Amino acid sequence: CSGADVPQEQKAGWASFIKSLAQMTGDLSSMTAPPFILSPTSLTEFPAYWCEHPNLFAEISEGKTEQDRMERVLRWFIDTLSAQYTTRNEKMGSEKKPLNPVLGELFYGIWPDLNGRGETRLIVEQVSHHPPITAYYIENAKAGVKLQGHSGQKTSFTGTAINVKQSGHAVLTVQPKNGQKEEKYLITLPKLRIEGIIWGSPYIELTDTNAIQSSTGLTAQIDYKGKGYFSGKSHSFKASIANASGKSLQTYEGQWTGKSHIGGSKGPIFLDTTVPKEEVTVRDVSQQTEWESRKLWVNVAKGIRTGNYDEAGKDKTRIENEQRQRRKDETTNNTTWEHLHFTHVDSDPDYQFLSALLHDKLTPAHEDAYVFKPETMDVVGRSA
Ligand code: CLR
Repeated sequence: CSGADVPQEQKAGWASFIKSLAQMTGDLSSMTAPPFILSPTSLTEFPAYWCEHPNLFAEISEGKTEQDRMERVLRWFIDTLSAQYTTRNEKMGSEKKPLNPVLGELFYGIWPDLNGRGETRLIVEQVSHHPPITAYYIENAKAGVKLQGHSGQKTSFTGTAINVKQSGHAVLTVQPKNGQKEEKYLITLPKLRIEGIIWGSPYIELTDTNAIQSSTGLTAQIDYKGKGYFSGKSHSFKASIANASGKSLQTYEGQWTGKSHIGGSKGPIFLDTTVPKEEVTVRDVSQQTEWESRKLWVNVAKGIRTGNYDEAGKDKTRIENEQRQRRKDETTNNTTWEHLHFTHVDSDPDYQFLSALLHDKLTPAHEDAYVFKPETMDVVGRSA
């Protein structure tokens, strides 16, 4: 029966949440949902999913040829998907509603230098609240690999599933170890379908396609299918790397949550995503500034974790009121909120150049971007 996975006392709340989904206009991040579906983690933490296998990220620059490097980019990208889209199911039993970040919220982390691979640093800043937009920068300076991107979502409800169209893009910059010239890779983002809503146990399936366009002219295109299309298995994909004239050079297929192969399904292993992930290392909350995500949300997160929803609700209201006051003060003083780590540009030159090389030019020719300010790499936090 519907709502089978919803705690008895929250069934009515879940039913009314589903009703309100039907009225939603593109942004469900600020909608109130019943406690059982709340996650104690803010969306500003999600960019860490790009790097839970820091070796794959670092090894991109070791590729000997353009095609070898594109294959490494594709391998790292496919490898991030299980972290991005199935972690909450694994850790909390289903997809959950993340905390909706406040403007200026920060999240910092590192993956330590192991076996000489270099230290990887992560800097995240919430650069917009309405609509929510998260900007991120990840760099392994020693390896010569960096990723800059921003992420937003447009959501709609089909009656049984939530469709999520991701906005934003990421640009990966690679300095090849063999001294060949710097390369850029534009990464567009796949669409999501959140299924299992009716039962109260949401999970994500990826749909449609996304692409990786290299400044070398090579393109990787990834197609996603759920159960019953490519192989009868959920979380399936097929990918191909093509040259500038559209000729396919190599294909890949498998599951983005498990194993995938080069060529056909019996070809050599391309990737096994089930090797243990390395979670980002974050400073203890006691050493964080007021703007850092885990410190900012500490009481809300504690309330959600311990089932003390009154405490969670109270502190959430306090945070939201503070934010409202800040926005009011800005209007009164005729000031605007300034980003700490990123500069907003209306048209991203990398996007403009690389998206024009894509064969299927469905994407807009221009997109804005949040450019990381390298001089802020060592700035830790922001005073309250
Ligand atoms: C954010 C960017 C990351 C990948 C990613 C994974 C899960 C997505 C999240 C993004 C955006 C917010 C999201 C979430 C899954 C559920 C959640 C769409 C795209 C929505 C806001 C909450 C839905 C509530 C139901 C679970 C009831 O790189």
